[in-house]
Amino acid sequence: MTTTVPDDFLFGTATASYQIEGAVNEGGRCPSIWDTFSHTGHTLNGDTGDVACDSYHRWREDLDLLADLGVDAYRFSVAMPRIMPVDGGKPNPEGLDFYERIVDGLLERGIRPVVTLYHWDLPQYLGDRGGWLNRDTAYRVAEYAGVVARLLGDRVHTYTTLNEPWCSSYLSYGGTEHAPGMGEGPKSFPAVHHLNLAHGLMCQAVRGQVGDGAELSITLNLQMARGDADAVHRTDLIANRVFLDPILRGYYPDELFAATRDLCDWSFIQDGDLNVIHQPIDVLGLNYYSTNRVAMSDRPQFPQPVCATTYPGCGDIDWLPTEGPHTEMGWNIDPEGLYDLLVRVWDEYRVPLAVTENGMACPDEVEMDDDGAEIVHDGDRIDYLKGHMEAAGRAMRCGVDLRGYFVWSLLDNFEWAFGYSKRFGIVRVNYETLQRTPKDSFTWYRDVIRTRRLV
Ligand code: GCO
Repeated sequence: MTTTVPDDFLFGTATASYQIEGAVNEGGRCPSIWDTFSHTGHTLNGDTGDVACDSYHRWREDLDLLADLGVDAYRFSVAMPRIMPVDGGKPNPEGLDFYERIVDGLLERGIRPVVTLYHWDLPQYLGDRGGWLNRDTAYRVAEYAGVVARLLGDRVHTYTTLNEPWCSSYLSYGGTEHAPGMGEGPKSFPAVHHLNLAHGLMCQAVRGQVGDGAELSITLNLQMARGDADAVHRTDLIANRVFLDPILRGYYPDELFAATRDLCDWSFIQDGDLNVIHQPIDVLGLNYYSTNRVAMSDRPQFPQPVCATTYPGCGDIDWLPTEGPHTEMGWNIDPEGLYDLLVRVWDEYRVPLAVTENGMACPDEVEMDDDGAEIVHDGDRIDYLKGHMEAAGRAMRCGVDLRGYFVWSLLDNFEWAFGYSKRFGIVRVNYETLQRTPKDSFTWYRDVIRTRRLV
């Protein structure tokens, strides 16, 4: 069954600055923690974002692709290293101009800008002072958010404070997968709190500039676990409610303190922090790809890439192999998980939702047409998107207030620790020529958008 969406529903695609821009030494940009991380052997094949899709230079072409696709909105991120390249210095006009051109270029094409203010590229100078372990980072990032909002104002449809704080805390300071790759398990809890604090401060800074002229949001990648109830409950507490409850309800659950008693005293929470964190937001963004399977265990094996350090406080939980089929990332395909997630968050928190990322890495095969041009028949990606849009539509029919759906990603791009080995784009990027080629999924999505139906 298909679901017709309201006129103001946003069909879109998403990208992030470090994954697409390249030009890392241009426009007055300073290095970020991801430049350092990728240049010091932490990514597959030593890949870096130095060139990426070169969108810094090819942004007009990318915006034309979006116009051709017919999206209502484009979710992209602003790089703090371009805006605040000097520690304690003034905003960089070249960086501001770059994003202003993108926003105006989108508006000229009738596309609403959805701006993520922080998608992981923290300036290295803040990384050098402890990054998200240092409370001061939250204030510096909020100051930067105010600078961006002052410039772009209500030309932006939605400001998203943070993308996936789970990744910028647990995966970065608990685990070793993301920059700075500290790998110290429970030492990531202060990063969790400082990211929550940054969200609240950023909301205040943006509202202070734009009032009600733009929507405010945050994007979370909630971990959808299936399996034995106690294990599901605990992983939900550590990975999800640690963000949802302070942001949307103004408190950390007592259970969280009980479950982590031996690991952390949470003394970094200061008086008044929770009031700052608990700001009204207009929409909650959710990124969804797959589900996990967990069980309580005396001898956890952690057979999956999820390791103990990434889930501090879950040392007695095992991550079990998931049922197939799996994507090229090894993630299981479970559209029902998206339905469950949307219904659960709506039922419990009653906040309008948007799917801000959903998509699939495929081993795309490149063929040549009669004129020697590249073509990609990515039927698997179309099936994936279809299944998930259907699930999202079903959630809407069950009463979930869903405001938008964004495909990850417009372009093949730098997939963090996996470098260029994984392709999520509905547009192929040839990394030698940087040529863009819409895949079959692009044409398919264009048709979906035209019908204004969730398949
Ligand atoms: C994330 C990020 C994206 C990723 C995408 C695929 O969710 O990790 O927002 O930057 O590239 O999710 O892994």
